[in-house]
Amino acid sequence: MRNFTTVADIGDLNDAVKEALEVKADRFAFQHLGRNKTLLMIFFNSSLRTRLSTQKAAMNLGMNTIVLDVNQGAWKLETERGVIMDGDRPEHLLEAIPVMGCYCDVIGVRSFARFESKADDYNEVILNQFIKYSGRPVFSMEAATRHPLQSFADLITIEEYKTKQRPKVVMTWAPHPKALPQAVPNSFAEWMRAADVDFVIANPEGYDLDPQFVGDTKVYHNQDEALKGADFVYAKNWSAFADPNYGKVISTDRSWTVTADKMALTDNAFFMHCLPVRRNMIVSDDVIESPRSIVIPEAANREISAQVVLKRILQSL
Ligand code: AN0
Ligand code: CP
Repeated sequence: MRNFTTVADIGDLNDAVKEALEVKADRFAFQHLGRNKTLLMIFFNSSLRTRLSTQKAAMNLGMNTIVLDVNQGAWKLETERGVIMDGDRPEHLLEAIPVMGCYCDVIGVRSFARFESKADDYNEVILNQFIKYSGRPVFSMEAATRHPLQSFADLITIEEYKTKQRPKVVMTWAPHPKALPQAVPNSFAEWMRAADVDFVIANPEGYDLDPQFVGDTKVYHNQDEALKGADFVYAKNWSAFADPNYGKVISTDRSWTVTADKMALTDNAFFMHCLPVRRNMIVSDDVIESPRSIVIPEAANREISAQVVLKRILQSL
């Protein structure tokens, strides 16, 4: 595997989960693979889990790691070609990317949707420039439209906790005060559609995701209906996708907060969230603290998903 940006890059999901469980059982077995290899992690946005878990995964594989927060200490980057650079951005991405490529063997990039142009976001303009100009394998640490390391960790977690061959997985929108990207829900939908689960989505009207990610998944605008019989409840906020509200908050309806009453509608479901989560907006304290909440093991599996991806990239160098 050279680049990792979507579910398609990982190939067969059963093989990927099997490999993940092997890595998890013996995470230092491939230390030789990363010897004298350097991972460069580029962050255009904040991170707790991705930063720590990916670095840990790289260390498990014997790699060296360099982390760069582009907005703290590096030159401010112009990203638009053709701009007369007489403003406050001294360096262009078109030089910065190949320069970064000189100092490493693999590059991870975090670059969220900017909500300035839907076309730029959905064409993954930043991530694709790294793929095109770095000369290195590139993996997404959450880009504009997808967060595949998260979705892979989510899938591993569901495989570990499921008690039915084909569990019902409900992804529900929940309220949040600020506009968040669609990357996590897009990506989760993409992975769940490829996995052997009964997947449905619940969101208020006006919050339907891009049809290319929804596919033929059933979308409920009534959360209670969707939650009936759920084995996993995957909560997430996202901003509106449809024009003219792209990237906007159009509702903070707290009747969509995942509370104990909501969880009572399910088949004793596990609660999942990628984190960070705003308590008592997305989910009540009692639900996230309950024994059915698996948000911490879910976060722990980020190390495993990152390690499988890095391992496969290293094996292809
Ligand atoms: C980001 C998002 O919703 O995409 C990162 C989640 C992993 N969340 C926030 O910015 C709060
Ligand atoms: N879930 C996730 O990607 O968390 P961070 O934004 O903290 O990396």
